[in-house]
Amino acid sequence: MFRKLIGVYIILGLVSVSVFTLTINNELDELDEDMEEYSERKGKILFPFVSIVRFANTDCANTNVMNGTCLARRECNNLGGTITGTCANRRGRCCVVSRGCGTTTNVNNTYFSSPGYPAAFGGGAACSIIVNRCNNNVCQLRIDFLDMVLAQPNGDGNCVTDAITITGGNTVVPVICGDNTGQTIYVDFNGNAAITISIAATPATAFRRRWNIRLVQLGCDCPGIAPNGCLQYYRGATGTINSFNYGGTANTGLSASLVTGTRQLANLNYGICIRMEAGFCAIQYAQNGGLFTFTVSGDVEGADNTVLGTAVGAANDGACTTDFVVIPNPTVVATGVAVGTDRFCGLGFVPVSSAAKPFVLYVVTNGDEGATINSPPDVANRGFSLAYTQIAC
Ligand SMILES: [Ca+2]
Ligand SMILES: [Ca+2]
Repeated sequence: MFRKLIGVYIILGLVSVSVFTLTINNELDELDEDMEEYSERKGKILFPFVSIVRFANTDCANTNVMNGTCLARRECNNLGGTITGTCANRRGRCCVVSRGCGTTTNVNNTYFSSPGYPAAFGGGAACSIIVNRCNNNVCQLRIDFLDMVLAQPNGDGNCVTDAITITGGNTVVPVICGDNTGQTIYVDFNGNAAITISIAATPATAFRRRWNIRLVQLGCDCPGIAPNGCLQYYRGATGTINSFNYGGTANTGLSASLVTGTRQLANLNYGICIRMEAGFCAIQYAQNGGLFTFTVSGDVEGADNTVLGTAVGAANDGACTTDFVVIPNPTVVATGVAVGTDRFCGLGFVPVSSAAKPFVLYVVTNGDEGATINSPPDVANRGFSLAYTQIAC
């Protein structure tokens, strides 16, 4: 009798195992991938033992430029993502989540691209994405402008045709436009509030604009997080820092003073932080090669090659009242003599070093390129392209 009862339990148990297996197979279609490993020991354990195989939702690369997040297939489907391969020893799926205008996301590594990307976008109503934190441990949003080509500002550097506006975070983000491919900015979340990225693209101005932005959510303890308030953050012993919309060609628009306009953006006031790498104690800045790599204030068209990009064109201190960069307590690299001021502007930049910590470079521009009481208008400024090199202790 007792043996019969055991037999009945075993049969019932096996039936429930097969029904359960069928259910899982039907619902998940991948028992061996997302949820796997049930075991039964006949006569000893009568119920299936099911364990969920976990894996970290880490970044995963794939064949194109877009990084994904390692997720279960069903999770990726629920998010409307695209599976581009496997990860976590084939247990997970590399899932790329892409969003367009008028959407919301709380997924790490979401890509936000222009309509029809990578084809050019003619323009239309403002295109926005709302970014919510994926969990309470996220403190910062890293915005990678993988591809960002918008219309140039007007001749005074104001983004009147196209503009990227970022609101809702705890970091003040200037309005930017023009060419910003390769730039990265960091925006602190303000508690649980969403960050909204809105891109205005005025269709009345014919322009072949396009963008593809990666939105990376950084945990509060993530080593890649930028110090609070740093709009940009560089790591590595050497690197290149370009101002927003820095580029090789001049702006074709005229400024309000009816002279050749500027690529340099107006109304900037932000800090660029550079992580002090282990074993380094100071930092040196120099302008990159080329005549126009430091054209922050003054008349580019009126200056010749003996002025542009040279010490003759360089200006500092009281000469810098409208547009300038700030480097704290600098020393002239060539002489080792203290500069005695922290403001730099003009049409050239003499290499300086600074041992002030943390390593921060500030960028300030005023609202236009027009004439002031004391100076003629700025003409055809492009901003700056500076190389930094950390100096070993
Ligand atoms: Ca200027
Ligand atoms: Ca200005």
